[in-house]
Parts: sequence; structure tokens; C-alpha cells
Amino acid sequence: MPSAAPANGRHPVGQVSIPGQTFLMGDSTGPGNRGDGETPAHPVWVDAFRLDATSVTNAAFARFVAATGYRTESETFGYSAVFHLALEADLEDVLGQPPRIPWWLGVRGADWAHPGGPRSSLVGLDDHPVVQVSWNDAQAYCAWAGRRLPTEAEWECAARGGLTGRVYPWGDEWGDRHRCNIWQGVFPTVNTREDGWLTTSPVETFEPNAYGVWQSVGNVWEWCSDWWSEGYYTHSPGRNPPGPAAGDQKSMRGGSYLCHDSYCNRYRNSARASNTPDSSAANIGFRTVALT
Ligand SMILES: [Ca+2]
Ligand SMILES: [Ca+2]
Repeated sequence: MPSAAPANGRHPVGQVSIPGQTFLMGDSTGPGNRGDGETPAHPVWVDAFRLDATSVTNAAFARFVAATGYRTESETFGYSAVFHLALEADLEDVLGQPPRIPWWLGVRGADWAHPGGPRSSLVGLDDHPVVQVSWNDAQAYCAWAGRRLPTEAEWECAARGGLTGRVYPWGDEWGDRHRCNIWQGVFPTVNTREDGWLTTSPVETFEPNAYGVWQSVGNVWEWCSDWWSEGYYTHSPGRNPPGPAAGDQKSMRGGSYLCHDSYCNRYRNSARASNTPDSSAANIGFRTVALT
């Protein structure tokens, strides 16, 4: 596995080098979700870049907040989204449930330091990915740390680990073991935790891919720099595609600990999703790229 030395004093996250290359971006084998814009698969060149081997951890984000006094958007809004089985809050702090996705609760006092609600804490979670951070929060971290978010093309190139046309970072098969942090059981009520984790796992859990990238799929969604467009692949540039020039949602990649085939099979290299740049949730984090 490539060594993963910390980037700098402000950003204590291990780094991996992704070589410049042309890779096949998008879903070339069929499991893609209609409406997510995973097709057509198409060749894309990306310049070489240095990427976080893992998601940004709670410990790293805490250093940023301690140094700057930054207030995340969920702290400003006063609430964020918590998965119902991970709730650590008094019922009076549960503000509501979206009717179409009732397993998400709007919880007063849920924020990056209280990811399950005001009765939760980060004790024991230093090496877990920071969550409850919006795209704008991730941008603020990057500006302070001298980093940037990856483009979708960079993210997918890194996740593929040099393999062409594979579904997962390790290939197409699972073998006889768990390889990423998703859901086992009956979504959204029974999680048997066969992979060991109901919510987040430490950022270096399971095995990294051939580039040394840990948990691109599963664990937490990861913000990308691109504006979201379902139709982007039909006309995107062939070299270093930056995403559409404008939009109202930002792209996210990799799926999360809530993914399950019955509900969300987005724990795949080519899977795509989006959210508004001020949204936060208990299963969304980020990783960053070195400025060149
Ligand atoms: Ca799990
Ligand atoms: Ca991930």
C-alpha cells in the first residue's frame, strides 16, 4: 500500500498520489440508477493529484474549529438530520420527519460535534469521519487548510484504483468478507451490523484500494466540487471535467453506512447523488485534494 504521510500541520490526513491517466468514467456494466446520470460511460483524462487517503476525521475538523472558531451551518440553523436508530436526543428536540424518508429526523442540536443529537458526543470518534458538515462547511475547511474538494472525475478515478469498468474499488466480487460499511438486515428498521457498524466506522476500516484510498464507497458520502447535473456525461469535456458551470445542488459520491440493495445501491464507483450546498446529515462527510 502506498505510504500516507500527513499533508501539513493544519491537515493531519494521510495522502496518496493518483497518477494522471485516462480512465473509463461512469457505469459501463449496468447497475447504475436511472435518473442519477451515471451513463454514458466515457473516457476521461485527469491530471495527477494528491488526495486524502481517508475522509477528513473528527479530530482534523476539531483542529480547524479550535483554530478558527468556525460555526458550521447546522449550528447556525440549529438542527440537522439524524438517522432514527442513532438518535441521542430528547423527544422535544425531534422537530420532524420528512414523509417520504421518515427514517431521517430533523433534530435540534445535532451538529458535527453532536452527530446523533444533543445527547451525543465525539468521545471515541476521533478517527471517524466528520459528518453533519455541509458543502459550504467543507469549503471553509479547505480554504483554511490549503486544500480543495475533488471533482467528481477525480473522485471516481481515485476510487477505481486503476481497475477498468469495475463496480467496486476492489473489483466486482465480494468474496467471503465485508469490504465496506453499508447496511445489513432490513432497511430501515433492523441493522444486524454484520460488518461491525451501525453508523460510521473509523476511516481506516476494511482495506484500501490499490491506490491506498480507504472507504471511498460506504461509510459516509463525500462532497465533490461539481455542481450537480444528471445529463452532464452527455456533453462533459474529455479532460479534467469540472462539472457544470452552475446549479443548485452539489455532487456527492460513494454512498454511506445506510446503503442497502433494497433501498440505495450507491456504494459503487460510478454512483452519484446530490444535495444542496447548505445541507448536512449524519452520513455526509468529505475528503480533500492538495492544491498544486
Ligand atoms: Ca454497517
Ligand atoms: Ca465514503
